[in-house]
Amino acid sequence: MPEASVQKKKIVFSGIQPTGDFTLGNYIGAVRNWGRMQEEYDCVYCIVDLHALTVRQEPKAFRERILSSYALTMACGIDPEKSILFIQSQNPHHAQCAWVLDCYTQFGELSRMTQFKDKSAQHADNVNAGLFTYPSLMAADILLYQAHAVPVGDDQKQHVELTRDIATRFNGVYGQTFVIPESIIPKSNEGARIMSLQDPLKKMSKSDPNPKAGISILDPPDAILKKFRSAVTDSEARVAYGPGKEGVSNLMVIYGIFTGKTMAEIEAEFAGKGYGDFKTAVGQSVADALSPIQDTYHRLMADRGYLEQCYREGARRAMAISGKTMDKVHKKLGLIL
Ligand code: ATP
Ligand code: LTN
Repeated sequence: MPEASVQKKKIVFSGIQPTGDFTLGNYIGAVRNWGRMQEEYDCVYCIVDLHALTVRQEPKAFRERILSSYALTMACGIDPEKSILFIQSQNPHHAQCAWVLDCYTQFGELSRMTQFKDKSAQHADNVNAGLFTYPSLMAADILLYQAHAVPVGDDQKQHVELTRDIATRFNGVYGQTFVIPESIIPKSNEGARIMSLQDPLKKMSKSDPNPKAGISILDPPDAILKKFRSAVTDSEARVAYGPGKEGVSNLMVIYGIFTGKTMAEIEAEFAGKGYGDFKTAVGQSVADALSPIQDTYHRLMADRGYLEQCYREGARRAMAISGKTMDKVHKKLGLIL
């Protein structure tokens, strides 16, 4: 057998919070790419419910949200037989490893995280310790699986950088323990950061209180078209990509993703036409792309037994890998196994 074919595949890890129905930003920046990596890599994907606890959740709705996020991830193309797809809290190694990593993460490092600064401003009444140490739990997620690559949107780059720093620090003290991971982020014209439809300088986010700001991947076609028609652009009536035209550029990126067209091709297609035609075309391309995902999602949600079978098996497979790392970490630290 040729050498290359016996070589092990590299490992990918990524996670998403069950804080709401996924947005078009989550899909384009992250989950869509997860599906596309399943052949080339051994992939481990996770619904990070413990991370979502940094914001107060209503238990009944939260339980349902965790399940629906699991089903949505599958509907976006993650095959639970090809990849490991599990729920973070069902594997106790994550919280266990996070504690250890907390002790190798500096206060100053955590204070510099922009997500911490943003979220503490958004939830000024609940700036809890979990919000602060969120990045070391994320580092645990990644490092437990010895992941080489972490496909995320642009906003998570800083957290992956910190993960690398923590792992390098730990390896420096105890010898080779963790693989140092790299983030995989789409190019800016391929959806690294999809912007809010109402404020093109702000990222589209699941927890944005303005429903017109984001497209949920479960939005029906008429709602999608309506939101795109009311998307904030500029007064120039010129479909062009570049600085100063953030609103239009954002719509062009989205259209490019779903039609395979380049920015130049899109500019040519809409040359001399107003924004009305353009916005309708973008909305239609999104509605068409999301329709099969929505069908699969509703089918999965109607079969709770199958979902449960998938997430239990996912947790079992995840634990078999993370347990080995946990043992290694404890041994290196001098803890008694
Ligand atoms: P929340 O609003 O609750 O903070 P979120 O929408 O920011 O949630 P996360 O669960 O934090 O979503 O992120 C899941 C993945 O989606 C991450 O890889 C993140 O980088 C990516 N992502 C989130 N928003 C966008 C966006 N607007 N454009 C591109 N990628 C995004
Ligand atoms: N912090 C991420 C979610 C997340 C994650 C991870 C992403 C938690 N653990 C591990 C990649 C790898 C976010 O999107 N806010």
